Amino acid sequence: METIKTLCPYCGVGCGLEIVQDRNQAWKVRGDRNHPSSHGMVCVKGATVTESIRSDRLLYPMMRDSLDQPFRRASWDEALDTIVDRIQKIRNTTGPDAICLYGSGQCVTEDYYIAQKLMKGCLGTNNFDANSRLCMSSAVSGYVQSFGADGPPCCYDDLELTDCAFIIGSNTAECHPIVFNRLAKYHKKHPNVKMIVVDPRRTPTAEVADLHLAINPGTDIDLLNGIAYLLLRKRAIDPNFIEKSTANFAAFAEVIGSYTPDFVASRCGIAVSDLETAANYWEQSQRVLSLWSMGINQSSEGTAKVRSLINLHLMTGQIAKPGCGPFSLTGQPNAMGGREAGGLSHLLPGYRFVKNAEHRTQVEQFWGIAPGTISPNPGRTAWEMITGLETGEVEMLWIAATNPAVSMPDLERTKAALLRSPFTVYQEAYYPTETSAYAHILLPATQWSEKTGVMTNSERRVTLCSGFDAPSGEARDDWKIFAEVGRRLGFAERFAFDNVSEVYQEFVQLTRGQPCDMTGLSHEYLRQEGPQQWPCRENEPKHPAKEGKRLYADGRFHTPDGLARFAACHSRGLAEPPDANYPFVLTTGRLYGHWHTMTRTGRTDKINQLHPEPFLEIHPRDAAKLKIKEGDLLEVRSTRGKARFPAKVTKAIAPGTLFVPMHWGALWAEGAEANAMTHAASCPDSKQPELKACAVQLVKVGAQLEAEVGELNWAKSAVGVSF
Ligand SMILES: Nc1nc2c(c(=O)[nH]1)N[C@H]1C(S)=C(S)[C@@H](COP(=O)(O)OP(=O)(O)OC[C@H]3O[C@@H](n4cnc5c(=O)[nH]c(N)nc54)[C@H](O)[C@@H]3O)O[C@H]1N2
Ligand SMILES: Nc1nc2c(c(=O)[nH]1)N[C@H]1C(S)=C(S)[C@@H](COP(=O)(O)OP(=O)(O)OC[C@H]3O[C@@H](n4cnc5c(=O)[nH]c(N)nc54)[C@H](O)[C@@H]3O)O[C@H]1N2
Ligand code: SF4
Ligand SMILES: [Mo]
Repeated sequence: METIKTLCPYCGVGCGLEIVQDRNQAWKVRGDRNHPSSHGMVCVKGATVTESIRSDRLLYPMMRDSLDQPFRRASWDEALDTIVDRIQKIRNTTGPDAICLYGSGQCVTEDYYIAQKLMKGCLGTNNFDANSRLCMSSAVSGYVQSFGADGPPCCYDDLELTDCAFIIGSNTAECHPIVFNRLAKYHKKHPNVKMIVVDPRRTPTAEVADLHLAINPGTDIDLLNGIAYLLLRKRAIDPNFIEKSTANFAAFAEVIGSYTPDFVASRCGIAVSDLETAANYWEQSQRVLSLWSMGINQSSEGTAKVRSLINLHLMTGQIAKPGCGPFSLTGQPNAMGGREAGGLSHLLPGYRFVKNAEHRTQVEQFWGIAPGTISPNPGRTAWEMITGLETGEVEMLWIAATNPAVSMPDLERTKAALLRSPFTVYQEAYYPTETSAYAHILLPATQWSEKTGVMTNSERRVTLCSGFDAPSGEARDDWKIFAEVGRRLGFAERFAFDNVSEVYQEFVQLTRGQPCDMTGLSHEYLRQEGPQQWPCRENEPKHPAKEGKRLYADGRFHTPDGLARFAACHSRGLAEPPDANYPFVLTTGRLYGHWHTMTRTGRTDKINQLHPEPFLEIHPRDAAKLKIKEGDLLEVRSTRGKARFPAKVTKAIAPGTLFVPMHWGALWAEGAEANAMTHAASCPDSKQPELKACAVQLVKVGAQLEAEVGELNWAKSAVGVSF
């Protein structure tokens, strides 16, 4: 058999994979040495991905009238007709805004494009959002506000060209391992190159750093403004760049004036000397590369955090040159593609906005639909879909490629809302997942290995992911399911695609002249020429694949006047600070081997051996106070919910802060859901919830408590519902 070239379907690093079949017909994975992003490297997730792709698959459509009934097998026709009938009824009574579609950064670009065309271009509601709302939306709004457009300006080559890596709110070593490999190798070889890690935990990333700033959760803006204060005092700024390429510096300078070293050090819980060292590293470096992820984005002031970080690059002119710039590490394999294709409820394809009348007209004309078809109102965000179920305003929820019964904040509230949903369609590759329990109709989707499509990684590199396996059972590609519903609703001419490459062809035309111009790309081109970074305009000379592309090299940004904007942001801190009753800050995150809600990695032996069970990290000082020792079972409680974990006593976590992994939902452990405790307070600009911090109390599970909670049914998700 020939070697198949594809992309790893896990994280946003986007490593190239080669798939071959061994003598026993089993799929084997190896890194693609020619992939410019990963140079042949893979981590444990990529290396084991084929092990779980055939286990526990959802093989055919299933239906039931109510959630307390068991599912029965259905034909595709019956399932699709039921969905179409329901959509028509809701459109003709309450109207299309009662219909919601919740998608995922794990879809290919073509899936995204067709889903949002169905909702925004046919039904006339913008209620199409994705789990990227919980993930990247603060990065999107930060880039848009500072630069006039989304899109990380850097490329991975910068990892090996920098003088100083400033890693903030990112456990790169575990979550973007191949990016970290590239950086760590370079750092080790070049003693002058510095690495700063800002994270309340001493993660494996922080272990390698020259300077670890274990700040109090939620104090990033204090720190960033504090560094800016010192840089300004040292005159370590680039007045020429500020003058020619930016606006609003004066307002920014005024705000940072109050972030004196003593004030910042005490807010952040770090030493003044460490703050000064960080500022010195910035000052001494010609090229600082900032890498950030969820410690910044998942915050009630996520956009302001992103913009405060970008401020540092603007004031020092460290942007759009080799080795420097503000680089958001995308979480999911195709969250970037989702952003390009209009995959959030305020976006339209080609980095356009629902609120912009000109953008709506451009898309309506391209689709050949009546003016005014696209609603001018941003649709519901992921969380607003949940609250819409609570109020009864949402009458149909269609979920695809995400597992909200584990990953949404305030999980008890989420589950109660899902239980009230009059009609939930769940389009999934596996069965069961925690969310299957809340579905009226299950639609089997093909997944990576069975479907072909395009994904964009963190460095804006577009890779064609070729399918190489037959669909499992009756599973269909996501885009085909959306298109078929569109056809049955009477929009046949808008979904007249014979194959997935035609879908891509249509989509790239909508990027013409936009910041993410991909008109030079097609499936055929990507197959022949390999992965490409955008912008990639039609008829443009081919960029050498080995050379990374950067944005804004000419010092002009996508704002109307071409100037980047400084933000003048004060720190507001956590939405739910600890208090006397709930004295700890709980933070949540990821482990190296597991992927999110474990649909694949929970079914992979090697990874389960690596991380057999959930745990709670607590500092030895806090443990001593509460007489907790390693392995003790602890109950964590917020005002919303609770969960139990064995204690892991470690200095890796700051005193007063606790950490639990986000991975274990109700199917994989009893009562160990991180989101039982979290809240949904979100950033006013990006609407991204603060999944990184909530106030909790801690109780050691003793004889009395055991009796009290023993009566509770921990598999709460199964109450009143049937898998
Ligand atoms: N192994 C693995 N890799 C993954 C994933 C996975 O599930 N497993 N998922 C992918 C996805 S979708 C995403 S979004 C990324 C996430 O990648 P990361 O953001 O790197 O991962 P997290 O563990 O969620 O959070 C990162 C760090 O933020 C820190 N943090 C918490 N609060 C604060 C704060 O207030 N300030 C600062 N500066 N830091 C804080 C936490 O201690 C944690 O170490 O990973 C991607 N890669
Ligand atoms: N407490 C806490 N909660 C968090 C986070 C956190 O840090 N802390 N992080 C948030 C972030 S950043 C993210 S990205 C989310 C992730 O949360 P989810 O999106 O809920 O997590 P996954 O387990 O990746 O779910 C993806 C689902 O899609 C299915 N699937 C895979 N491929 C396909 C396909 O091609 N088609 C279809 N139809 N289905 C497919 C998989 O089987 C799986 O069930 O969690 C968020 N929740
Ligand atoms: S680093 Fe990310 S993309 Fe690369 S192999 Fe690991 S999980 Fe896959
Ligand atoms: Mo994510």
